[in-house]
Amino acid sequence: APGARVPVLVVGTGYGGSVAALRLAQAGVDVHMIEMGMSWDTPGPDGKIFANTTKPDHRSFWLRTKTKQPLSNFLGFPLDKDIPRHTGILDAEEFSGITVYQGRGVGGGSLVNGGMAVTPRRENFGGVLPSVNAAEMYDVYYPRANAGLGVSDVDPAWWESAACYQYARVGRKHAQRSGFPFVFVPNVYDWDYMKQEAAGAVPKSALDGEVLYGNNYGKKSLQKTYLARAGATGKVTISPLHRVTSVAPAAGGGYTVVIEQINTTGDTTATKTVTADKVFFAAGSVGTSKLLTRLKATGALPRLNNEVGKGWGDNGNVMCGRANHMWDATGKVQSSMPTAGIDNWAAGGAFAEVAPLPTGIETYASLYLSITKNPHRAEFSWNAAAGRTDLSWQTAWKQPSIDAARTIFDKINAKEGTIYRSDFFGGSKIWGDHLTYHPLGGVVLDRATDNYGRLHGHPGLYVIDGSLIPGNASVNPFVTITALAERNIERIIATDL
Ligand code: FAE
Repeated sequence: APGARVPVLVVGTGYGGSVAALRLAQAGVDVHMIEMGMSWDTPGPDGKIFANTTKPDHRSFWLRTKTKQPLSNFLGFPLDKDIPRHTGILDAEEFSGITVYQGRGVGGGSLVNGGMAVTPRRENFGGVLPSVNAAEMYDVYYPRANAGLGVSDVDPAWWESAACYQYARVGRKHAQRSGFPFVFVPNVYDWDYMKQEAAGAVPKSALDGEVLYGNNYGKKSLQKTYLARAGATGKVTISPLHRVTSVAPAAGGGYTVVIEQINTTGDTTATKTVTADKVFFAAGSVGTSKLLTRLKATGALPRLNNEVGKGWGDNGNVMCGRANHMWDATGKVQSSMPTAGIDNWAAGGAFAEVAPLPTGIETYASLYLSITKNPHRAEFSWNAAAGRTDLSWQTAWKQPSIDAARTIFDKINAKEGTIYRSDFFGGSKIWGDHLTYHPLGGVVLDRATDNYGRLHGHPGLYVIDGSLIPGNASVNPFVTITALAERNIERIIATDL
């Protein structure tokens, strides 16, 4: 209710927010979660909750009138099309030098991502989160996160013969012929469900190419894991289509939180004020960084330190495709859930996910999303004149990522006698260097916060999402975001409640 006082308010319902909500509720605390996106629990006119990747409709994009697909072109044809403006599930948020893709809705990025659930190699962890005790993470918090997320490995025998992983087997052959380690990675998809999809026994989801705009059946998003358990405690409420716009110290202690309710075309329909004893920022790397940068600059939270808004990176994301020979068909039906990558991190600074290209036709293409050791870090700043928060990332800063990815793909192309595809990103661009799926940092652990996510300067404010990780996770990030949240919330519950 407006004007109410709550013990804990959580901004955002992605990985960090869901971990915080579950563990606080289990400790007996009432938790209110605020989520700007929709609840994604009601079927649309076609009987399905989520739109198909090949048929984006009003459900697909966050408040856009035209789609902005990561692969903008195919065989020379532009793919983007007009759609009605709606609070859809995938936000392609544009800054001057980069487009940042993010999930919008109850479950955050878990609604739209590929489900790749990767724990970094232990020898790389010191470069990911230098202030965190690695032994504790690998003994306690990574296992806890993997269990909570429902992570498991694909059945290798099934994988070897499944038509939907032909593309991944071609990826393995090419990696190994060039001497690169090919590593399987776990996923949160229900593999038994996928086997039944392949057998034609159940409605298809991964095998119908569903991923970017949500997954109707087999993927264990947060709605099915952490948030389901949080809901079962009876102590967690979620307000979808509500956006937090301000947090400031309240006269009688705690924080005054201003929340705008929006409708499905994005207009504000009500403004509400709540007082919270504690606020957890879990709006994602971009959401949390933007909010805190503005609140510091405008004087709402004046005692935040100068690290707020700094240390943002793109996890070194860069995409590319290769054109295969006719004898290396990648398959008409490709599972949208990736299972493997090419690991050249130690030698070349790149870990390349063998990605699906689920077009429904044979493309003879291999697609890769590389995670690379990119040293550049950008900064958020409040642009008072324009009334928005800017990000200093420059497109040219992707060059180290391209160079790292080329340590893998130049070699494979030379060995196979193949070339890069130049028809996916418009013009004759080979590199998808305009985007990231993995925003990280902006409110870095042990700099803008203490070593457990407590914001400096304002007791009772916490950050518990990807903005704590300083720009690179060496692999896909959500397992690390979840494990760090498990570590931090355990400490906060033990000492701050
Ligand atoms: P996140 O999940 O983004 O949740 C933040 C939530 O806060 C969102 O629901 C927002 O709508 C909400 N929010 C923001 N601002 C406000 C506000 N002012 N008021 C109220 N609510 C707000 O944050 N990672 C992997 O590890 N494996 C993958 O296979 C993978 N594939 C990906 C594929 C795609 C297409 C994308 C976009 C991402 C992928 N990721 C993957 C990245 C992963 O989803 C991302 O790192 C996490 O979702 C980030 O988790 P956070 O908890 O930081």
